[in-house]
Amino acid sequence: MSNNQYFKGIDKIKFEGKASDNPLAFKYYNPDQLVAGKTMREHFKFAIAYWHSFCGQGADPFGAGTQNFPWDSNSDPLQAAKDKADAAFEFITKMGFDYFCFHDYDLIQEGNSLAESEKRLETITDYIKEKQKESGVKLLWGTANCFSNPRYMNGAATNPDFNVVAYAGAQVKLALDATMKLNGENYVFWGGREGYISLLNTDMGREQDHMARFLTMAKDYARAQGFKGTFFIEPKPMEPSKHQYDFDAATSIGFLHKYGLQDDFKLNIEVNHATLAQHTFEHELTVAANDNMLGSIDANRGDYQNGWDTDQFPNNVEETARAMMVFLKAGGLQGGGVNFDAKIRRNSTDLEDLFHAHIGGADTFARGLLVAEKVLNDNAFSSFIQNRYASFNDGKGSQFEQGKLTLQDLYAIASTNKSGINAISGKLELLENILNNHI
Ligand code: XUL
Ligand code: CO
Repeated sequence: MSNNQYFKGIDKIKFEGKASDNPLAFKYYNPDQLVAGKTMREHFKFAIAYWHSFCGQGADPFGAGTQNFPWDSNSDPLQAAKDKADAAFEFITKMGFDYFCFHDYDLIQEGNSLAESEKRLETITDYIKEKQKESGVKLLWGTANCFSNPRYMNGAATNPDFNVVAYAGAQVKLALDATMKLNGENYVFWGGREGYISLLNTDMGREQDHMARFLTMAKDYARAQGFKGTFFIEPKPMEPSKHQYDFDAATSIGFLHKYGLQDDFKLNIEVNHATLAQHTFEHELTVAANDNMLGSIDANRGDYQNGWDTDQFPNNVEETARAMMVFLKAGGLQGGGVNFDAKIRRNSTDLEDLFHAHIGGADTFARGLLVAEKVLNDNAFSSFIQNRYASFNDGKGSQFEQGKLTLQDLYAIASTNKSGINAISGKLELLENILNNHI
């Protein structure tokens, strides 16, 4: 077990500031810098996504993997898993991040039976627990991959065959066990196959009842084992399902309330899932925050010219600054952090590309946070929205908000209004200029 095996010649990434021309240094992410009362490290809780950074090899539907990384060479699944863990912990430590996130079978290849998979998970989590002790790296969340194996082609918790639902339950139990063993702070459900292709063969209502039952059982099991963390639902509208049940933040919140799960479950909002749902990232964050459901963030970005889940690393400062305004106003995340659910491009084949990607992502978030703080502290900006609703602050407007008016009252007010309705500018161009001036 060596701490300097895979990324030779790259030292710990440090903050050197904007003027630095060192490509292997942070320009904006300064972990100990205070912003709005907390350090950047505390605000973000940056996490590495085990699957993209250490399991993905650049394959796409048209071609095989291009990234032949050295931790992938061993044909023995256990040794391969240990090599991957060595690489992952070396990388996370060199990045100076505090967290990682995993799917069960990112850690080690799934076995040929449930019993074999369980044994493999036990062995690799023993190994990873040791690596956590040595490095101090923590687990932001764990999850189960209930979408890749062909057994889940018709869904996992929502599969029309109870035997598959039971198998998924067994898998989630083991993933929860692994998460708790590694002191995971949260647990995620992303329902990639929980949806349908056609209503010609699907009882949607029954499938959604099954999903709620399944989530309730998982929550009850973990709570009974003493798990104190938060469960997150990660909304996404489609891909791989044609229609995914957790379509977006609003849909997922409605679902959680319908089934009484809103206290244990919050949302994990992913940038590219928001854009796939034809929303903006800031929209999804706002929907979640308004309902006290903003739990965690999967950081990435989509492609502006197509609608796929391209999972590129974040680099859009304006998009991130707008999101960070929501983030700061909401008082941060409930239990979660910022997980880079992003992958380097297929033709980024150097080991150092992984560093450039994460450095850029962290700097983009740091920059976004700094901009957001300045914008929110700019009186010209912050007073604007307040003033825009001033007609509700007293008089009839205030009575309306308090539920003291009827529809007939509105009729009477409108009928006796002598001053008419005046155009009040929304001043959007001005606000856009203020935002840009702070970037
Ligand atoms: C898929 C996705 C997943 C979840 C975890 O689009 O985002 O990686 O984050 O299963
Ligand atoms: Co994600």
